[in-house]
Amino acid sequence: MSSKENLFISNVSRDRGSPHPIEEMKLNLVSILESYGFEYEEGPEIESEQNNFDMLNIRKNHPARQMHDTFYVNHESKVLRTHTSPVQIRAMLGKAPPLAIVSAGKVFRKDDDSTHLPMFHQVEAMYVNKGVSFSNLKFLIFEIIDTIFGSDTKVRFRPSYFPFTEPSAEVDILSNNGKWLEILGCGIVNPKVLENCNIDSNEFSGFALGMGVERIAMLLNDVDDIREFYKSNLDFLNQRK
Ligand code: 2NM
Repeated sequence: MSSKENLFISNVSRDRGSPHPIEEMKLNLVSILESYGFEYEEGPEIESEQNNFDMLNIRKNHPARQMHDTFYVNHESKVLRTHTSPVQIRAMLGKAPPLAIVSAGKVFRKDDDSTHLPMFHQVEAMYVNKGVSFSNLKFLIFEIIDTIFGSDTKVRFRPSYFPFTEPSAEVDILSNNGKWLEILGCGIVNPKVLENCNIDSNEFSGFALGMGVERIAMLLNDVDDIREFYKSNLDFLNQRK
């Protein structure tokens, strides 16, 4: 075979590249939420402490705010956002309810082991309107789980705590080996958070949920070390389930 034929027929189409599996998972999760009417919003990765913590009812002495958990930028009351929730804060400050927002992107925490990285991705959804209830939240979560993991998936809600939601829950799915695995956190938006954003909590209520994209990709693909996603090993990255 001549080198010309070789160039056009054998390798070029295979080496053109494709989305990183985490980017692909993130886009799939955002698409699911968009199909229920949530609108995609973005925000800055460098955030004010105000939007990342105070507005979300995370008090000044909360452990998450400590230097060894959060990346502070130039000691100027700026942080690398530790979650995508400040995107929801900006949405509530910018527009009156009803609001249905999906946010997604990179978040940063001082963590580094087989299940945690200093940079990972989150997808969050928030719905604020008159009469929003925990049942509305459960419906959406069952729909998301049916879509990703199949409609026969066993689901468990466990009571939990977040400063920005009350009540709060963590959601587990039953894996093939009989273990319950956490896939997301959620709750009813704390009325204090609505009030911080000038939303009347007697008139409106909301729900919110947050997922770790790497975590869901790990569960779906039987990956047990999160660091595999960021080693640029193409044999690993080209695998899909
Ligand atoms: C989670 C879990 C529970 C959340 C809350 C909000 C806001 F801005 F509405 F208060 N946004 N996201 C939330 C609630 C996020 O992630 C595990």
